[in-house]
Amino acid sequence: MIRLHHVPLARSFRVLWLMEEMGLDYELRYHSIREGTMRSPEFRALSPAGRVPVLEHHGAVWFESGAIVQLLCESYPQAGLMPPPESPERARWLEMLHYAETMGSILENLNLNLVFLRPPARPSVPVVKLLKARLGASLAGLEARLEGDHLLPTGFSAADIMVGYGFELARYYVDLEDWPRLAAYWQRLRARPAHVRARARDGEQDIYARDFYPVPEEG
Ligand SMILES: N[C@@H](CCC(=O)N[C@@H](CS)C(=O)NCC(=O)O)C(=O)O
Repeated sequence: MIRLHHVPLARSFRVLWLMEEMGLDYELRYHSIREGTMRSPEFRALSPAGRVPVLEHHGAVWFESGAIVQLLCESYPQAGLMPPPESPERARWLEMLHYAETMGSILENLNLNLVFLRPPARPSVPVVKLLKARLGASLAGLEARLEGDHLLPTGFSAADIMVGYGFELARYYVDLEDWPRLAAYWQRLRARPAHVRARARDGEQDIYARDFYPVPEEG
């Protein structure tokens, strides 16, 4: 039995997409950040910080999206989404798997400032400007490391899944067309049949109410 604890458009999308790429049979347990369904003691027993993703995998319970992605790649090596340990691409694969969370932490802070803060709390304009600049720098660094069509010269891998999820959020804060090679890469990822299937199972997101969040007005 494989069960993914999932919030639409959250980091659990990485695991959902990976399982679609692998052709696994799994069930989804939907949660909502706004409704607080992850604060229950039952869920905290699965996830120490009460966060998604959590994957129940044949009796084991795994949390942290990067760890789950690596564990699935190791459990299903025939899917070919991870270079073997002796491969010269291994280091780049691992770097990119974790670079995804460099982007993820910036995006999470933008979400906190611009989406989740409730009045009378107000986002900090200097902090939002800094976060957008940091997001831009992380995207520029990523674009510089694109190897042809994907992150590894040998083609699509789970590193593209970890990083590629970030574009689904980054687009609310920056114009990805500012990095044309990244924008084309994102569209390539979205055109993958497994990505299309994952989006169909993702569910209705209740995080973003607008299409774009600019730096707020001062004052
Ligand atoms: N580093 C963790 C981060 C997990 C995380 O923060 N997940 C968010 C959704 S993207 C969450 O569950 N947030 C719950 C909350 O904010 O209450 C991972 O990659 O799995």
